[in-house]
Amino acid sequence: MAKTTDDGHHIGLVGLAVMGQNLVLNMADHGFNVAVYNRTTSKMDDFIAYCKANEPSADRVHGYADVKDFVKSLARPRKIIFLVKAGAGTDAAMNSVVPYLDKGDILIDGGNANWNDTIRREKEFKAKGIEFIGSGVSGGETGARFGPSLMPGGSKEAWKSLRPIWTKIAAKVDKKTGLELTGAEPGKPIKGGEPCTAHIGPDGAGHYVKMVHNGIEYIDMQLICEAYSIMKNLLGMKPDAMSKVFAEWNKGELFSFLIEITADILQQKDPENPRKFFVDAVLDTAGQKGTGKWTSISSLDLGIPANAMAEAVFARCLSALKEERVAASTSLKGPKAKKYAGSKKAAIEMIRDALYCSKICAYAQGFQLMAEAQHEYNWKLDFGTIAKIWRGGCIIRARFLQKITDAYNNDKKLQNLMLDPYFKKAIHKGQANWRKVVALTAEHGISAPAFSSALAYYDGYRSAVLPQNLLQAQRDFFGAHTYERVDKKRGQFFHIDWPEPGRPQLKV
Ligand code: 2AM
Repeated sequence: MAKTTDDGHHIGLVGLAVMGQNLVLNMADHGFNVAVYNRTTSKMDDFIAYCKANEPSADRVHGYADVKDFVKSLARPRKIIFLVKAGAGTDAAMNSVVPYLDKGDILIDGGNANWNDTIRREKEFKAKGIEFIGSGVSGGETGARFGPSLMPGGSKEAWKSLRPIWTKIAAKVDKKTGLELTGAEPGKPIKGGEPCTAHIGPDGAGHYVKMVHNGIEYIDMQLICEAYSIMKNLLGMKPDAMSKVFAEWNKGELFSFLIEITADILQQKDPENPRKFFVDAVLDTAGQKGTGKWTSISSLDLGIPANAMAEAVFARCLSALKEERVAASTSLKGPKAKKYAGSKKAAIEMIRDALYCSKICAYAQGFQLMAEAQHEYNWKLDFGTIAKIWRGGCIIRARFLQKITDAYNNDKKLQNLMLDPYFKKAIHKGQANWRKVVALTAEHGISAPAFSSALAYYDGYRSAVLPQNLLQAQRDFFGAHTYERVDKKRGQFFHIDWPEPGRPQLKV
């Protein structure tokens, strides 16, 4: 069996579902010898047989039916990647290799683990002398095969060992344009370019940042869906016409993977009825696996107003109430708004502006959340680098991310993305249209929670005075929760001895 180093294969991988298989092939294509192991041996055998029949780099993939043989086949310090079901599956798979490890070996969790689990595992393995890296892997199956965005968290030492492999297999972006280099094929990976990976920070930092990536992905998708819904319900546009609009938008500042696939999806005909559009055949109930929910829970825990991101999760929840909605549609009345009489072209431009402004707010929320999390968990996150490694490989890849990198490079202490001159200007330019779109959706009874909550965030964030003076007074009234005064230094708390409701007001 070919071994590339004196004492064993470069790396091992446990968990041969599609993501695992594709990551193995990506590593093999880059010249690494990879040992593979799967709990169900027949799946491993099938994979090896598939590689032999189809893959140019098959001779670099080595299957092991026995977990001890698998571990012992690896060069030291051993590096083992796990792509198994998050939660108990990950613990079980990791525990199965532990008896055969030596001090300094490195376990890498490439699944969508909750960052709290990653923090716990890192601590537990450290106590055993084993290094642990929790690495976000984004880009779906194609990303794993030809270049994902990789977000590793763990010790710097462990990262040093993993870095040569991670930088080779990650997606690459063009140094000048900041856009992803595409065109990789089996056996012919991309050469050159900047790799979409960097050390994110210790313990759970990588998985946290991957989670926020997914939270942003939720809102990015929801915003696109709202743009689609407004074109459909307000302007009466058909999918092929909307496809052209998205394709056009994709030529400008909205250029992104998600806009691109939306244009493709909207022109797709239904395989079961080729005279109709596919999108109209898909049931309007969204699934979710939990990373969007985790992002929102974390924002609530940390007190960060990531309302648009939460709206994206709730929008999926609302969509899942299909039967209830169908029933309510015949009993709950909406407005009797007249048909939209304005220019369709102008309306499309308005929707584009609403989408772009909302997107800026949503990303601002995601980055604010990470900024707070780093204090909570003692990380030092580099936001310019995070945006940089999201430019290629991952689902939210977009031209926009280069602008975020630029914003943080220009001002490392940038408090909120909306305050960066480029983004500020973009919002100032688009806000009139954004407001019109939100008003039109309200007037016509079209649900657009992400557009409107992003606008509420923008208006709230730029308000020197909010109505929470009244709220604090209410809290002081019923619960003696105290209040601060506008005319006193912060940190001094006051209380009024309120009368019972219905009794005369206090005399002061
Ligand atoms: P399997 O093929 O034996 O089911 C995705 O589900 C991957 O995670 C699969 O490779 C699966 O192995 C693996 N997996 C799930 N639970 C596991 C466990 N408890 N121990 C080891 N591997 C597990």
